Amino acid sequence: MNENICAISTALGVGAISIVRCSGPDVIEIVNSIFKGKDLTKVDTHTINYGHIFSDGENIDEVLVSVMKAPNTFTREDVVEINCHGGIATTNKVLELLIINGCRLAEPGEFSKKAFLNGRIDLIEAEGINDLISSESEESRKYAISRVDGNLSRLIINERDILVSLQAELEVNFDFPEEADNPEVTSEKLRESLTSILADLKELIDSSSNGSILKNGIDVAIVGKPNVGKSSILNHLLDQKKAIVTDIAGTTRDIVEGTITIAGIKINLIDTAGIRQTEDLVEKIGVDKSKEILSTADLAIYVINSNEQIDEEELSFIRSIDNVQKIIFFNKDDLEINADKSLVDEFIVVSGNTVSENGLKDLKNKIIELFNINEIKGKNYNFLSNARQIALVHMAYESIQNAIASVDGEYPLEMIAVDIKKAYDDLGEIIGATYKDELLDELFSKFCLGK
Ligand SMILES: Nc1nc2c(ncn2[C@@H]2O[C@H](COP(=O)(O)OP(=O)(O)OP(=O)(O)O)[C@@H](O)[C@H]2O)c(=O)[nH]1
Ligand SMILES: [Mg+2]
Repeated sequence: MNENICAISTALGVGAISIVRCSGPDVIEIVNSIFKGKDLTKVDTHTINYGHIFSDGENIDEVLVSVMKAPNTFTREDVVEINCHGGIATTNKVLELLIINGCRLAEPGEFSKKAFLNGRIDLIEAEGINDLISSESEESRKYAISRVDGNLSRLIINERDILVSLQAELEVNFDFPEEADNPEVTSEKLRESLTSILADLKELIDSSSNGSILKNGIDVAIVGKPNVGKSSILNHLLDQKKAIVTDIAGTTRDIVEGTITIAGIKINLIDTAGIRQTEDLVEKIGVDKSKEILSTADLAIYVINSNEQIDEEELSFIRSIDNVQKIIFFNKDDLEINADKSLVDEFIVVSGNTVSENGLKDLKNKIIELFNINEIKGKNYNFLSNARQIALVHMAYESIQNAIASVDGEYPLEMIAVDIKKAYDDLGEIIGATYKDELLDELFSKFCLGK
């Protein structure tokens, strides 16, 4: 923990400035030993200092060095950041000099790990930071910064506070049952408190899919028979000629992907091979892939050619898509309409064509409606953000259910207290109040180098 670490914190490539960051007990001395300018060991904390990096009398770069002394830093240790000229050679040279002079190259996420271990951030906030860095849409950014600000953490801490005071009340009653002035823990009171916590946890579990939508976006598979216009729809939504479009059925063989943003949410569009029986080996693999994509997507846009009749086989295929949300898009409505829409009116149906982009706006609005996007954005972003958090809330939920069952069964207070403690610990693991080393290694290794 007390090692001096360093890493390039900016993306390595050609750019005006790069930042090389170091943290640890001796980093000010280490940087000072390669720096010509003010004596960095004597400057005030949180100052930016102009000077040069030198190596064996050779001027390596003209730099600005930020000196931030513990404890008011991200890692709670002394932190020095060298703003050097960008590009690969200079940045690597500065890094190399730091390593020669006593720093160790940081592991991915090690600065954040130090910040966590030194109590600067909790695990939800740490995961929020990582999500913030990889945010690609406005809504995913807002959701991430809300977690960095500690909003979700406060909610979890609040539930834990309630659990710990319940626990304390139970304990005085089973430790000193004879004391008359102990607050009496009645079954009604216990049940009421536990039921309220249970409802809060359920709300967290139920709303976790909103977190996934904000963070990862919505995976949309564009599927249908060959030649109905799937690739044309993809190209129009992307405003780019990404997929090949021809009037030959079976044009798209492999999947073609692209991303758009609707109402600040990332939409991952996946164009697939037209689904039909085929003897062509390559096309057959494509069709299998289409079905696979369909099984993991959040939404299927099933495209029908309005100019052709819907047959029984197609209808049963549409009905068989039941694991994902679906919107049926009647394309080519500029041509004579031969498809009978009433056959599928039990589903969400939109009509349009790619010739004039007619109907594609309706399609976007339907996606917003289907996934309650405006409602999700209106909320406070207090959604669980990954499988780790969801699994732990599930465990806490089960423990509270057990505690309520024990209250109903009039079991001893000690037994109820065990379940309450278990829920308290599970919620604690979410913020990292307790943790296993392997979890930290796993979690922080997914971070960027230099973060
Ligand atoms: N009239 C009309 N033609 C369209 C429309 N959309 C697509 N087409 C034409 O239909 C043909 C097939 O379009 P694609 O987008 O390649 O169809 P696809 O569903 O991707 O086909 P596969 O990749 O073979 O499965 C092309 O000639 C398009 O120009 C439309 O709205 N109106
Ligand atoms: Mg295609």
